[in-house]
Amino acid sequence: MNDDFRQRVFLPVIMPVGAVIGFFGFAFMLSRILLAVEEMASTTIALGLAAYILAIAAIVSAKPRITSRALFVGVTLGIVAIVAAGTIAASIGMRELHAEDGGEAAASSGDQSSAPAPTEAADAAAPDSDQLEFTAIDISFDSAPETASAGRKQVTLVNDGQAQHNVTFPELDDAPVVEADPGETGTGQIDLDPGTYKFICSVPGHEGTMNGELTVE
Ligand SMILES: [Cu+2]
Repeated sequence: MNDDFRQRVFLPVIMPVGAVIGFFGFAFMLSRILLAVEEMASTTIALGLAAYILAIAAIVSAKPRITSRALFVGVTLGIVAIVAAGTIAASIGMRELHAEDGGEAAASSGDQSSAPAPTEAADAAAPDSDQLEFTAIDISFDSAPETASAGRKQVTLVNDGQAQHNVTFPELDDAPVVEADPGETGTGQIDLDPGTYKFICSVPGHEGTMNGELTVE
């Protein structure tokens, strides 16, 4: 490389572009690694990488006369290791994603061919069930039964939200039938006569978006 080329092209253009590509490539590969491996392993890798960077900085500051060639080799080895691990991690991660896509595609095509029968069976079975299952998120019922048969019911509330939720039938009782803390599942019981009942979550501020009707036949 002659000096003219170095001054006009290499330093002003190639170095910044190379640095930007290197930086984003490094960040992308590192994110692939940390996402692909287990939680514990990714913490270990991140700590190891931080220790490696600190070690290089410590060596450089302890030996100011270290050759730039030695520093270059050390940094390059580290980056090559990260990029190689990232490439492997990315290919593993993509295989997993593709496997899931294939599974969903197969499942949905299976649903299409056999859809009518299970749907009818589910509709017919639901009102006779002794189970009523509600799922709460912040702040709505993600799923709730619309119909039920009369009689004693086991009521389950799956709380997938970050706030406490409950299921209350205010026309029957002001006290909740079932309550559930965040991430928990609560169970309760209720005796239902035929009719249409409003249900809500009675946690203050929730009723506006957490309400529905249950028809008991
Ligand atoms: Cu609620």
